Amino acid sequence: MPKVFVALGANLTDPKAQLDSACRALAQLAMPGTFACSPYYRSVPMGDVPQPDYINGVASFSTQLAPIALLDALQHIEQEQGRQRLVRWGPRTLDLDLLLYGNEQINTPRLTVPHYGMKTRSFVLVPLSDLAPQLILPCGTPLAALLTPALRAELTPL
Ligand code: A4P
Ligand code: MG
Repeated sequence: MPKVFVALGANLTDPKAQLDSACRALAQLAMPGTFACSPYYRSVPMGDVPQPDYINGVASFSTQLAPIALLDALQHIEQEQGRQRLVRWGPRTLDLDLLLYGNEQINTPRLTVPHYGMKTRSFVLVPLSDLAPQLILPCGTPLAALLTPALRAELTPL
């Protein structure tokens, strides 16, 4: 059964509570005993849209859901938590991105895995490394090779 990694991000309406609530919902998708969540971090918004700082984390679990069914479930959780997205890279109550689905590489109109931004984003790489420091990405790159001290310095532990 595949192990999956999901990035969590929020910067509106009590972001820490949004992540806590998202973790409870994600745990319902997990095979018993497999759910884990990283520590949370405060991060400066990526992109040019003026908006509050984000709280970010990463969750991992094993699931019986196929990739698109998992994406549907993630989007359902976003909607349940009042997700509104007015502009790309703009503020949001909750963003759930599927980072990794086992070792699979998926390219469909609705789903690209590994997530396109994961190799350069400190707010993904650092919490991912908290959960799986020895991880090798599907492209063969060790996660540790991507994690520079400069990237670590971009985040504040919550
Ligand atoms: N989609 C394709 N692949 C995936 C995947 N692996 N996981 C499609 C999730 N969705 C995937 O997503 C748009 C569409 O991408 C979905 O309908 C799905 O079919 P979205 O979440 O509605 O759009 P978005 O999140 O506004 O856009 P995008 O490009 O996904 O933005 P990102 O990359 O998620 O960035 N700054 C900080 N510090 N922390 C953040 O977390 N997040 C963003 C959003 C901007 N700045 C940030 C942060
Ligand atoms: Mg997204």
